[in-house]
Amino acid sequence: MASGPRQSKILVCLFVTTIVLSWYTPAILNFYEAMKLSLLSSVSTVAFALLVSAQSSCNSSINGTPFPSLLDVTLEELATGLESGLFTSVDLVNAYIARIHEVNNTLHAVTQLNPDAITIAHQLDAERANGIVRGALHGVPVLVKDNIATADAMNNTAGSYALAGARVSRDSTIAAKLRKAGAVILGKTNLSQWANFRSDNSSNGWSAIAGQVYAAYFPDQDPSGSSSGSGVASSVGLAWAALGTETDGSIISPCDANNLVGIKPTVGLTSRDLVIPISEHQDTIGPMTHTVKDAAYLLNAIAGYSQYDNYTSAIPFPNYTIPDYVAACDFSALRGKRIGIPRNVFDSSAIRESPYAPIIEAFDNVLPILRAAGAIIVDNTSWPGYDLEGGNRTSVVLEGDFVTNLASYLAQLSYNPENITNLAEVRAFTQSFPLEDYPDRDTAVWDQALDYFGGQGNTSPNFWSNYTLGLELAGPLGLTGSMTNYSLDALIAPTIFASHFPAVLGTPVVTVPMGAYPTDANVTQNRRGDLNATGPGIPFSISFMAEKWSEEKLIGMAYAFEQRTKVRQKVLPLQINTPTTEIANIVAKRRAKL
Ligand SMILES: *[C@@H]1O[C@H](CO)[C@@H](O)[C@H](O)[C@H]1NC(C)=O
Ligand SMILES: *[C@@H]1O[C@H](CO)[C@@H](O)[C@H](O)[C@H]1NC(C)=O
Ligand SMILES: *[C@@H]1O[C@H](CO)[C@@H](O)[C@H](O)[C@H]1NC(C)=O
Ligand SMILES: *[C@@H]1O[C@H](CO)[C@@H](O)[C@H](O)[C@H]1NC(C)=O
Ligand SMILES: *[C@@H]1O[C@H](CO)[C@@H](O)[C@H](O)[C@H]1NC(C)=O
Ligand SMILES: *[C@@H]1O[C@H](CO)[C@@H](O)[C@H](O)[C@H]1NC(C)=O
Ligand SMILES: *[C@@H]1O[C@H](CO)[C@@H](O)[C@H](O)[C@H]1NC(C)=O
Ligand SMILES: *[C@@H]1O[C@H](CO)[C@@H](O)[C@H](O)[C@H]1NC(C)=O
Ligand SMILES: *[C@@H]1O[C@H](CO)[C@@H](O)[C@H](O)[C@H]1NC(C)=O
Ligand SMILES: *[C@@H]1O[C@H](CO)[C@@H](O)[C@H](O)[C@H]1NC(C)=O
Ligand SMILES: *[C@@H]1O[C@H](CO)[C@@H](O)[C@H](O)[C@H]1NC(C)=O
Ligand SMILES: CC(=O)N[C@H]1CO[C@H](CO)[C@@H](O)[C@@H]1O
Repeated sequence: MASGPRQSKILVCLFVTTIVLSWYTPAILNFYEAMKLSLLSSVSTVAFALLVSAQSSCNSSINGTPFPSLLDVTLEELATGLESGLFTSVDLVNAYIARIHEVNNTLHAVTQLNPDAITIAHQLDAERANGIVRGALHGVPVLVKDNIATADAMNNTAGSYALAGARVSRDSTIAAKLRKAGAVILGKTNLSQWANFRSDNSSNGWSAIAGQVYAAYFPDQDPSGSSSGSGVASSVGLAWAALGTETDGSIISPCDANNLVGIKPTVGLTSRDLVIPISEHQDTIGPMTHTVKDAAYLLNAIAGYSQYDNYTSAIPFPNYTIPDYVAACDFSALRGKRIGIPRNVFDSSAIRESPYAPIIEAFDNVLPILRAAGAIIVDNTSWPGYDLEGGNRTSVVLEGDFVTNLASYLAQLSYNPENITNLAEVRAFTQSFPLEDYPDRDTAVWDQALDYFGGQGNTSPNFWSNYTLGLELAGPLGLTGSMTNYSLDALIAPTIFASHFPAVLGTPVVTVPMGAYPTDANVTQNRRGDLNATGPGIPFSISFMAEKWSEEKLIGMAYAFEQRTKVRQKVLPLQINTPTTEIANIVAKRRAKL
């Protein structure tokens, strides 16, 4: 194995990383302005040239044959390598397991490995050798959040000891669809416990079972949540991609903090069957990937009707035939599109003076890129419902749903080691089991949920009136109202401010990397004071939003934006958090054994 050249490649990568960070000092954000700057300054021009050469020199190769780099690899690169025999699915699984081991004791992103992963990869390699290829995902490793049940050796815990060892009798619809598409379910990712629906004073990415997830771009970086481990794992290449779940921000926010593309699908496009719930009205499962096209491939694989989730029966396409989201990736998709900006949601003097200021600045700086791509920007398409209490209500809906939906999930377990059947029992267990870290991390969210609606959950009459009021504020007085009033095709906002109304309405969001905090950014901590939430180099994103079932349109626009900016490749994780194992290392080892 060529360890000498490898070391020098790592040195080149390190060197260039340093230059790139300083090159982007003023805030990365507008690639074209950065290009202009780089042409004006010969030093920067050299840096740019080095960046380009570094991207290729970071790839490992064997006897001059290059292998794709796992930090940024795309599905099409993996599929090409598998198809040509450059590497096997077993090689890929081995490479990703090695990368997981490199960072498992620092980032805590992956909570369990699938003990069957190698066996499954062997089977898929054998199928391919026999001419059977199930699709683009054939033989490709994917991680899933630890609230999506699999009927295999892995646990499904939401990070709680209350569910350690619990079993289900069949795969969740999502897991079954992944397997049918040929993906290797490589393991489970850590998360904010109970998808962040337990405590008022916990931290993003903490679970009793698997500890604290850290993101890779800054020391002790808040990974955001609740799909924290999925975000970090996909971001540093611990699998090709990961699945997350969202109730209000839990896919798009960790994508924001981890430099990823994410799709929060319309509620009902992806089945919640055997996924540990918060809310039937808001929960949805979606991809967290390196590129828009990769997210489209993964959404193609997991979307669709499920007999176990009646919300999927609302899918409006004839015979439930899902559009081809990969085909929707169109460079010219922004041309002629009217795109609104709900400024009242995120742009105020208070926010312009807060640590979020660089995000708003970056957002304003990408508007010319959208215009140059042919979009018509309609600014200040306000959402009056947001100021009328709509910005801060609806937790009551989640609380009502959780009481009802959690009990339904628990009733489906085929083995329930703690015999826990409802939220009151989960709370009693949590408050008495020492590793659950109570009361240092409280159960305030459950205390409220059990109190509201007299314990009747979403069957209470008061639930319905609260729910419909939320829909009115977020819909006619918010997202859908502004789309009608201003004849919009879509809306955009910085991702960190984008989740709430789409969450209430069950409408889709696609998030794409937009930039990173500049080198002089202030470091600020999370609410608990144990993570850094803002700081130099921490990434952030832009979100595209529209009406229900509009994923095809949103994916097109997100792709057109991504192809003109390609921010992900310019924002790098800290070297110490970046695994170094590449496919070439594994293939070389295998060949040496032969
Ligand atoms: C290096 O890897 C990147 C991403 O996988 C790929 O796009 C590029 O073509 C590779 N370069 C070389 C020289 O192999
Ligand atoms: C974490 O990584 C270390 C070092 O490679 C390894 O020994 C250990 O088994 C890993 N733990 C898990 C749970 O995979
Ligand atoms: C599942 O949980 C049980 C009980 O806690 C544990 O013994 C087992 O190792 C877990 N399985 C995996 C794959 O982590
Ligand atoms: C699914 O079932 C619930 C409860 O029976 C019902 O309230 C809801 O309207 C149904 N949803 C769809 C899309 O059919
Ligand atoms: C509807 O979809 C099913 C399953 O994909 C397929 O077998 C059937 O032929 C389709 N029917 C029509 C009318 O397209
Ligand atoms: C919610 O927002 C409304 C309108 O801005 C405000 O009057 C109210 O005090 C807020 N309530 C809470 C609990 O923050
Ligand atoms: C759960 O119920 C089973 C069957 O009734 C019983 O054998 C077991 O001891 C119970 N476990 C706990 C932790 O209470
Ligand atoms: C979290 O809240 C609980 C209940 O108010 C309190 O007992 C505990 O000390 C708090 N934890 C921290 C770290 O502040
Ligand atoms: C919401 O639910 C609460 C608690 O049951 C009830 O007091 C209140 O009247 C409801 N609000 C609306 C607008 O329905
Ligand atoms: C850092 O915070 C200080 C005090 O809040 C503020 O005056 C300053 O503008 C901030 N710096 C940056 C780069 O945001
Ligand atoms: C946050 O970042 C600072 C460096 O700015 C570092 O000293 C500190 O240990 C980090 N972690 C926390 C929890 O503040
Ligand atoms: C596979 C993996 O990364 N496991 C880690 C999960 O988190 C626990 C506790 O933080 C670590 O001990 C494991 O190594």
